Formats: sequence, C-alpha cells, structure tokens
Amino acid sequence: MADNPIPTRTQVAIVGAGPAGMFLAHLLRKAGIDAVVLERKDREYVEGRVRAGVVEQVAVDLMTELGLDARLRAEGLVHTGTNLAYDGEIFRVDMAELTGGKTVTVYGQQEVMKDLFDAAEDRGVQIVWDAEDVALHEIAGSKPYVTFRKDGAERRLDCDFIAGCDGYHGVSRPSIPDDVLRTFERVYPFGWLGVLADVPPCDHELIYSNHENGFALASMRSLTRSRYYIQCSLDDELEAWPDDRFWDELCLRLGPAGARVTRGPSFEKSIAPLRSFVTEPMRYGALFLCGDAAHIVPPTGAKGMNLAVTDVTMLAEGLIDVYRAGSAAGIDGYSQRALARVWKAERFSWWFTGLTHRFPTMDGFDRRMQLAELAYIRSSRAAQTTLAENYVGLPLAKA
Ligand code: FAS
Ligand code: PHB
Repeated sequence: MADNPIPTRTQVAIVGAGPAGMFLAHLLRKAGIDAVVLERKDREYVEGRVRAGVVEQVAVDLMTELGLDARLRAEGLVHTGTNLAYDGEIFRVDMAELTGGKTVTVYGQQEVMKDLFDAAEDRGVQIVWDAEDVALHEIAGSKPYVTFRKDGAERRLDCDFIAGCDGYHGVSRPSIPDDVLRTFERVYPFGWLGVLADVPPCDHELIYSNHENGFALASMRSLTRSRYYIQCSLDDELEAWPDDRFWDELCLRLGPAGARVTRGPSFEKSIAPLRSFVTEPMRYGALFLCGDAAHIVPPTGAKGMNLAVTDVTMLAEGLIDVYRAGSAAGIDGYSQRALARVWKAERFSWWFTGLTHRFPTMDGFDRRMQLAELAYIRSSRAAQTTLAENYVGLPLAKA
C-alpha cells in the first residue's frame, strides 16, 4: 500500500499501527468501513519490538475470524497449563481442565504483527508509515480531523471518528482535556530484564517463579527459542547483566527447573518498567482510546496485547452498528463496556505481580503471606480455578 495516494477523508482515522490499531483496521476493512492507519514509525520498527508472548483464546478466535490464523496454528504453541514455582517447589495449574478446555497460545507479538501487516498489504488496508507530528483536532466537534506530516508535506485527514491506538506515549490520551480524564496508576518498584536466546525452553510450558531474590519467568517463542525474564531494580543497567550473570541468577530463581535451563548467547536483552495504569473514560467525543493508549498492565498476567484486542473488538462492533444500523448505542457504551473488562484484567495482573515479586518494602511477614498463598493455591482447586479463568482470559461481555 506504500504507493497508494494518501486520502484526505476517511470514516475512521486510526492513530498507531500496533496490535490495537491493526486489529481494528482489519475488522473495519472486513466490514467495509473506510479507515486509514497513521503510524509514526516504519513497519520494520513496529514489527521488531519484542513484546508480548501469550495470546488468549479470544485473540486466537479473532485472528481466525479475520483469516489471519494460518501461521498461528502452524507455529503457535497451545498451552493447556502453566507452572508456579516457590521455595524449591513447583506445581502445575491445569488450566484446560479447570476452565472447560480453554487454553492459551504462545506466539510472539512480533509474529502477530507480521501476520497483520502481511494481510494488510493483500487486503488494501491503508497504513501511512512515518506519519510525523500527528495531531487530533475538533474531537469534541462534529467534524473531527487529524493533521500530520508525511515526506515533508503537511497533511489533513477528515474523518467521522478517531481511534487512539498509539500506546502509552501517544498523542491521543493527552488530546482529552485534563478536566475530563481520570487516571489511576501504580508504578512498581522494579522492572523486568528480558532475554531472547536460540536455546530450547527448559519446560514445555511457562514457569512463574517467586524466589527470595526476586521473580523469574521461563517462557518461549518456539521449541528452539526461549524467552526468559528476571525481576530487576529500576536503576539496573544492561551492562551490569552479561549473559553469564543472567543465566546464573535465572537458574537460581527458577528453583527445580533451573537445572533444566539450556544456556546460550542472548540476541536480545532489554529492561521494561512495570506499571498498572487506567484512563477513564476511554471515549471523548469522536475519539476512542484503545489498548495501551488507555491502560497498561504489568506483563505478569500476559494481558497487555490481549486487552488491546478486546478493546478494538468492542469498538469495531459499535462502529459497525453506526454505519450499518445508524445506531450509536455501541459506541456510546464502549467506554463502560471496555473498562469493565480492563479493570478485571488490571486486578488479576496486579494480584499476580504481588504474589510473585519481591518488593523492597517486604518484611518477613509479607514473604510468608506470599508463600502461604502459593501453598494454598497449590492445595486448592478453587484457588487454581480462579487463577486459570483469569489467565486464559475472561469471556467478552455482551454489549
Ligand atoms: P503499542 O504501543 O503496541 O502500539 C502503539 C503504536 O502507535 C506504535 O506502533 C507506535 O509507534 C505508534 N505511535 C505512538 N505514538 C504515535 C503518534 N504520535 N503518531 C502515530 N503513531 C504513534 N504485553 C504482554 O502481554 N506480555 C509482555 O511480555 C509484554 N511486554 C512488553 C514490553 C514492553 C517494553 C512494552 C512497552 C510492552 C509490553 N507488553 C507486553 C504490552 C504490549 O504487548 C502492549 O500491551 C501492546 O503492544 C499494546 O498494543 P497497542 O495498544 O497497539 O500499543
Ligand atoms: C513472554 O513470553 O514474553 C511472556 C509470557 C508471559 C507473560 C509475560 C511475557 O506473563
């Protein structure tokens, strides 16, 4: 689509070509609704960001509905359970057995983005790459529009609606007046040091480990590519974590599974901060916030990308009703419906982070509360069911 002329008018202007923006673009395209995606970076940058690893059933179902699931089914790893490790112990939560067959699929966000972009080319989904200085105008009025610069030329895109899919650092959320927005935030006093290495994973499923030194997570991208994380301090620097030190600390924190870790050279290493963040409302006039533009979860619950998908699923339903049935009920109810799901995912991600990480302010009592809760989950079908139904993803409430 790179050489298509950039339109001056569309029905829905989408800011951001991450999971939120691209799933929305495909949903609207399938419904015959005009949309243009404005992305400030290029495809290589967006596709190159190493982020999420776990796809919930609701997102798998959407990729299937959009005919984007071929590689996911060929290369994705379906997981029926996950593992928790603590104090030298490890136990498995059989999520499929506890949730009537629900599973998650391990398939990296980079692969999801590749599928979305490849299909966009084939289906005529218009993406304007390297769109600079995007700005939103008249979002509370009847004639909203977006301006941006492309190849040095100032551009204007008139539209009916604007989907703010531009992530936590985008321009959409700040376009809503401060006296309208309410934000809620918890910044965690630690980060995640993540590593990618072409070595086989230490287990066929994920392992979330609570160790007295801090949290560790054993994940993967395939049966030959591992994704590992350890909790680190916010002032940690990558230079302080050469591979040997990382592998030693990871193996220590994984407990029994540590002995099964295959070491090798990392080819990606990064530190990400953790925060819980929610914006209310997720709509202002013609502007709808979706995904990280509206909310952030600590990655412990593997919810970030999946929430972006369910936001835009709800928004697309509402926009389709506007254009097909002339009904604004769906878009009028979008913020409330999306936030109901967002807050439940925020709670689960906050709870799971609190259960598995070492907080600098923790004392002996706090540590024993964590260990007691982990031992209780190990012993209780009810507790494991609660964890499982949240981890695989709660059902999408009807509009
Ligand atoms: P994104 O941030 O993915 O996409 C926003 C897009 O908008 C970007 O392409 C950006 O370039 C573009 N944009 C921004 N400002 C713009 C502007 N002014 N004009 C035009 N375009 C603009 N989630 C998990 O589930 N598991 C994980 O392990 C995990 N790890 C993460 C690690 C990091 C470092 C980060 C930051 C996030 C991680 N996440 C993880 C969460 C992540 O997957 C997000 O939830 C997901 O990418 C959200 O998708 P979007 O809402 O589309 O936002
Ligand atoms: C990942 O594989 O990147 C991943 C998996 C599960 C999480 C977070 C990240 O909870």
